[in-house]
Amino acid sequence: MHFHRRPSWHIPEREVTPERVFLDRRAVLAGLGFAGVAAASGLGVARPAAARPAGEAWTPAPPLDPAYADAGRAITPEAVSGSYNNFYEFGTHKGIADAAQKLPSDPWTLQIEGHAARAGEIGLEDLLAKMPVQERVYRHRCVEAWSMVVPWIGFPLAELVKWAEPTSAAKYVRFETLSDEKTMPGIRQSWYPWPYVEGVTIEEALNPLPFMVTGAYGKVLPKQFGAPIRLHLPWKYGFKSAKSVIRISFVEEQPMGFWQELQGSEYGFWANVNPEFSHPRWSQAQERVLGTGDEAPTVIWNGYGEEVAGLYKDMDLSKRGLWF
Ligand SMILES: Nc1nc2c(c(=O)[nH]1)N[C@H]1C(S)=C(S)[C@@H](COP(=O)(O)O)O[C@H]1N2
Ligand SMILES: [Mo]
Repeated sequence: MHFHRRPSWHIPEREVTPERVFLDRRAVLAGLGFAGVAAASGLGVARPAAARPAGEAWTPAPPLDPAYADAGRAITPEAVSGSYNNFYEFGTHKGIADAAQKLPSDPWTLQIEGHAARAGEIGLEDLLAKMPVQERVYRHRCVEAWSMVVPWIGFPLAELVKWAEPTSAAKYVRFETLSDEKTMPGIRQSWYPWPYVEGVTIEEALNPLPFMVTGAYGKVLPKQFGAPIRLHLPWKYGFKSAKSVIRISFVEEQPMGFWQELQGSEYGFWANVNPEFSHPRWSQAQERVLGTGDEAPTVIWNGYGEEVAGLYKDMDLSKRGLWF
């Protein structure tokens, strides 16, 4: 049994308390019929008591998974990772954090579709109540050759898959991002194949590593990271980790991803990290570690081979297609 010190990004209890008081007060107001009063007086309707506004402290703090407490590298400061984002729905540059604050992330409903006994609609709060919410520190490697380390909050995708009870017809899991023309200016760039879609095999989805992320740095997921729920696949290039997921489908056919559809000669379905297979336009041997100015050698499977290499044991590792 390992014991870990509370990591530094955890918010001290004394700073969390006012938020707790606020949440309690909100619950009390809802109980008193505040929503009705507010609507009648034209003040707007109160939020459901269960809502989690992006960026607020995640309370109570979830347990830190001892297997993923330390990513072997320093955690990227939130000021860095939270202001250098890829989220094309809000723009093609890295500075989309302000624009992303318009994302309507709360409340949120997920559609579960396809070959699964539990196909249907579920509210994020209802889903979270069924899932083992925990914290994991993961490395992230973007195909553009930069990397970061983030303490995520979330639950294993495998738990969601098991809960959904897919049938044997389900060979792949497809993820679809919200496409909201009102709040996402990037959607108007009609040459991109919206909505943003990604997918994994059902075997990959059942591996313990894929994480459904709902928080970061001790907080409800800030919007620019893909609030309120995004995927994180730490052994694959970052573009596989779809943000702001609204639809999870259990399908027979291999899903066509956003980047694969846009530029199939450069991006494919597998996109497993491997320093030896270059992108057609740049090397993948090294990575720029965000926030440090350091270059570091890239590691096959982004260093998660112990967990995931077995998934590909029957595949030809010399084929470029497994890596791009
Ligand atoms: N919906 C959506 N998901 C997305 C993207 C995007 O543009 N839209 N970009 C991807 C890419 S290329 C990367 S590297 C990561 C970036 O995640 P971050 O902004 O939290 O670092 O999100 C991925 N998920
Ligand atoms: Mo990326």
